[in-house]
Parts: sequence; structure tokens; C-alpha cells
Amino acid sequence: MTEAYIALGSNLGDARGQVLAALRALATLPDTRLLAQSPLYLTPPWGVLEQPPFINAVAHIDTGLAPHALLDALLAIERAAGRVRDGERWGPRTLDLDVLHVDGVSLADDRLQLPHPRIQERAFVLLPLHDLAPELLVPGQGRVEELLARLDTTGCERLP
Ligand code: A4P
Ligand code: MG
Repeated sequence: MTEAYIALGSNLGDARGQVLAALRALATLPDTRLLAQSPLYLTPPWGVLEQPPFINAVAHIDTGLAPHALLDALLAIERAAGRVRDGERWGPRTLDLDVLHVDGVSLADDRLQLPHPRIQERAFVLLPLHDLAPELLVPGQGRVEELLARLDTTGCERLP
């Protein structure tokens, strides 16, 4: 079993409901346990600014799935949530699941990059990740608490 962190995001339809359903779906993946889930955050859009705000969260899991099998399982959850991949890069989506980090794994091929290369640029990832793992060292990027301290978190709101 290996520990991993998954980022969840949605800004179309019932965004909060989609993220909560995805957290439940993660817990039912084969050979996988949901160890912890962060609070939900309401965050201003990053990348493409002309789109609705996002609901974001991070999950900490323990899994027997290898990294590419985990990615396939996440893509299947996205499809089940009605995600259509014809939009622009960084545009609106019903559900986005990114593998942020898998313990002990660094790799880059045409399907998967680990750790996710843009963790350090994204308050919407680092705020919920910090709630779960402030001391986590993201290989090649830095410690979560230090990465977060460098970012502007204006407009990000932790939901009750
Ligand atoms: N892929 C490679 N590495 C990974 C990985 N570590 N985890 C490949 C997941 N997928 C990975 O994914 C395209 C392909 O990336 C996958 O099929 C997989 O083979 P995508 O989700 O369509 O990626 P993308 O949107 O083009 O790019 P990127 O940078 O992953 O963007 P995100 O994270 O999807 O960004 N603003 C706020 N506030 N909150 C958000 O959640 N999300 C986005 C979308 C933009 N702005 C946002 C948010
Ligand atoms: Mg994605």
C-alpha cells in the first residue's frame, strides 16, 4: 500500500455535490482507503479567469493501485460525473481529479507526471493540502507550508 494525495475541483453544476460525491467514490476504489479529506474551499478561478469560482479539496488515500492504474480510476470517476474533455485548457469542468503526489514516486511520461508539476503555483491546491500535510515534502518543489507561504491566497475561502 502507498499513500497518495488527490486534488479535487469543480466549477460547473452542483460543484460542492460533485466534490463530495467524488470523495465518496475515492473511498470505493479497489484496494484503496480514504485516510483523510480536507475541508472544502471556494476559490477564484486560476489560469482562465472568465469562469465561475471553483470548489476545491484534497484527499489523502492509501492505495494498492499503481500510479497509472490510479490515474485511470480517477479518469473513470471524472467521466461518471459527466466530464466532457472538449473544453479549453484550464477551463470549466464538472469534476477534475489530479494526482498530486504518490509517496516515493517521481515520474514523467505522456500520461502522468508525478509530483504534479503545478502544485507550487496553486493556492487552491496548497490550502487544502496544507490542512492535511503541512510538512509534506513535494519532491523538486519544497515543503507544503513553505510553498503556501509564498502564494497569494486572496479570495480563497474555507467553507464550514
Ligand atoms: N496528467 C499528467 N499528470 C497528471 C497528474 N499528476 N494527475 C495528464 C492527473 N492527470 C495528469 O488532464 C489532462 C491529462 O493530464 C490527463 O488526462 C492525464 O493524462 P486535465 O485535467 O484535462 O488537465 P488540464 O486541465 O489540461 O491541465 P492541469 O494543469 O492539470 O489543470 P487542472 O489542474 O486540471 O486545472 N482554478 C481553481 N481555483 N481551482 C481549480 O480546481 N482547475 C483548473 C484546471 C484551472 N483553474 C482552477 C482549477
Ligand atoms: Mg486534471
